[in-house]
Amino acid sequence: MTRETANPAPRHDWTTAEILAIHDLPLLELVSRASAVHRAFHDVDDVQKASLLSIKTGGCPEDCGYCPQSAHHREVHLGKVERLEVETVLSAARRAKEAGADRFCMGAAWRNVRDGAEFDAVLEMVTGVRALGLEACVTLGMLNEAQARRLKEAGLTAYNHNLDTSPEFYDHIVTTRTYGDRLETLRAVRAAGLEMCCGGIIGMGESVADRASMLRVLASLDPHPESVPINALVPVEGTPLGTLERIDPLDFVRMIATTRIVLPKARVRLSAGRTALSREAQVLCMVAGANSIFYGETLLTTANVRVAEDDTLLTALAARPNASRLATEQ
Ligand code: SAM
Ligand code: DTB
Ligand code: SF4
Repeated sequence: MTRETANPAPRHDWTTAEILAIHDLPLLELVSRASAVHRAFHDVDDVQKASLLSIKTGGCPEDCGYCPQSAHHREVHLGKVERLEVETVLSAARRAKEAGADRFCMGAAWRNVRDGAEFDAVLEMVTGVRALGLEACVTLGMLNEAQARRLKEAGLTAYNHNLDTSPEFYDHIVTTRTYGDRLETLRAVRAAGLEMCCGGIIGMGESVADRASMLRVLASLDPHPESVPINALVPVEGTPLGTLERIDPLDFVRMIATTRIVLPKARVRLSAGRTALSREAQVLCMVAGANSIFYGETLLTTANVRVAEDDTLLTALAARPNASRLATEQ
C-alpha cells in the first residue's frame, strides 16, 4: 500500500520534494491514489455547489497580475460598480438557493476590510444569507482578528483568502502585499474560529515545483483549510497575464489529484477556468478528488460554465433511475 493510503491521517510536514514526486507520478497511478484518498475521507456523491457574487467590482488598489479588478491594469474596462445594496445581494442569494446552491460566496475588490458603513453592510449580508439556510463565505482582502470575530458573530461560515502561488514565485505576480500579509490574515481567520477557504491559481507561468511548494504551505497550516479552491488562470485581456495560454486540462487534473492527497479532508473546489474543460475532463477532476464547483453564470467578472450545462453534468454523475432494476430484468 502507498504511504498516503496506509497512513491517511492529515500531515502538516510535507516537503516540496515529496509533493512533487506525487504530482509527477504516471497519470493513472496518481488519479487512482487520489481517488482512494477521496473515498476514504468523503462521500464521493457529494459535490458542493457554491454560488459566487461580486458585491464590489473593480478599482482595487492591489496589483495582482492575474486580476481584471486591479486599478493598475488600466486597459481592462469593467465599468466600475459601487458596493451592491444588501437587499440586491439577498435577492441574488435567494435565487441561488432556489437553483440549488449550498454555499453563497461574496467577493469585494478591496485591499483590506475597513470598519464603518461598508463593513456593516457586509455583516448584514452575511446574516441574511445564513437566515436563508445557506452557508456564507466572503472574500474581502486582508482583515484583522477583531474584524474576523465580527464576521463570525454575524454567522459567517468561512473566509476566503488565497495564497495564490508559492512563496518563491509570489513576487512575480503581486508586489503590493506580501506572502506574510496573507498568512497573517489567515491566522486572524483561524483565531476567530472561522472556517478557512484558501487555495491558489495555476497557469500563471509558475513551475510545477511552485505548485508543489504552494501545496506544502497549505499543508503546513494546522488545521488544514476546510476548503481549497484550485483556479486555472482565466487570462483577461489588458492584465499582465492576459496573453498566457490556458493550461492543459490534464495539468488541472494533476493539481487536483495532488491537492486531494496532500489535503485529504478538505473540500477541493474546481474553481475558475472550468469553461475551458470538457465535461469529461471535469469528471476526471472529480474522480481525482474535486468535490465542489462554482455554480452560476459568472464568477466575479468573467464567465463561468452555464447553469444548464452544470445541471446536465451533475445529473450525469447521479445514479441512473431504476438502473439496478433494469440490470436484473436483462
Ligand atoms: N480582493 C480579495 C482578495 O484578493 O483577497 C478578494 C477577491 S479576489 C478576485 C479572489 C481570488 O480570485 C484571488 O485570490 C485569485 O485567486 C482569484 N482570481 C482572480 N482573478 C483570477 C483570474 N483571472 N483567474 C483565476 N483566478 C483568479
Ligand atoms: C477563488 O479562489 N476563485 C473565485 C473566488 N475564490 C472568489 C474567484 C475567481 C475569479 C476569476 C476571475 C473573475 O471572474 O474576475
Ligand atoms: Fe484586488 Fe483581490 Fe484582484 Fe488582487 S485579486 S487586484 S486584491 S480584487
